[in-house]
Amino acid sequence: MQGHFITFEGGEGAGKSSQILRLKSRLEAKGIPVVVTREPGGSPGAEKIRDILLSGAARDLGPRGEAMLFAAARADHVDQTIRPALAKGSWVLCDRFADSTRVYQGEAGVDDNYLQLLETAAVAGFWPELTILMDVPPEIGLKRVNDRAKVSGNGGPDRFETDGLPIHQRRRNLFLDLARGEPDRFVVIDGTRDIEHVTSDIWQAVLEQFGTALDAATGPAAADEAFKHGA
Ligand code: Z5A
Repeated sequence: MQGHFITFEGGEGAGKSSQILRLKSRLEAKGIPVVVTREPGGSPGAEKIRDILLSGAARDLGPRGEAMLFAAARADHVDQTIRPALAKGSWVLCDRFADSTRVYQGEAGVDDNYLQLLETAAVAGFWPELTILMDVPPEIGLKRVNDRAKVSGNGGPDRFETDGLPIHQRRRNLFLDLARGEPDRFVVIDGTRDIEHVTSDIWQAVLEQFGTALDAATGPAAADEAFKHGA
């Protein structure tokens, strides 16, 4: 059995993590092995780099230095986690990937040639087959993140959440530009809809991209019926 690689992108609070877990359940209900992972992070070495980046400890390196750390983390993540999982036949659902560097570090002023060099070094042409862009106005995404923090009582905002609204708006536009530039890889999902509708929109996108592979997994009707009944 062959694995497949799907990434989720978008701004803070767009709903990526929530939807990844829902897609995982749905695929597993079809008997498909799933590995959920994230960036920065996703391998022991890359998780250490994540702590440095999100704490703001690398801020003094400037956007170019931070971009190098994201690339170093990604190279390790691809080698240690993603490629081995795909080789075993798992579907890999990844919360952010190289598009986030294009957007976040691109918006911060790192020039395209430099980002391109890092991208080549980190992923060497290894790209997801499908990228789900969860599109949400930043006012909504940030409110969700703030509300979640109040409920959980977990810490303050991270290094990238503290940026001002205009920066978040530019990131949103950059993500949408990337999606327009690669319509075969990206599907843009309206993340403002209620959670069930978003889940259903994503499932449609997955069916369109991987219908045959999904049918081969267990047979379509039986597994979908089982999922509806909470199996
Ligand atoms: N970064 C970078 O600069 N360069 C890079 O190359 C990479 C990353 C890879 C990682 O953050 C940071 O690193 C990120 C970019 C930068 N910037 N920030 N911050 P992270 O991994 O810690 O966080 P995140 O990726 O932004 O995730 P998030 O803030 O947790 O958002 P999310 O995963 O998209 O959302 P969620 O956790 O699924 O949902 C958030 C809340 O909204 C939660 O309470 C849900 O219950 C609720 N929610 C979800 N969907 C809905 C709907 N449809 N309606 C209502 N409420 C909803």
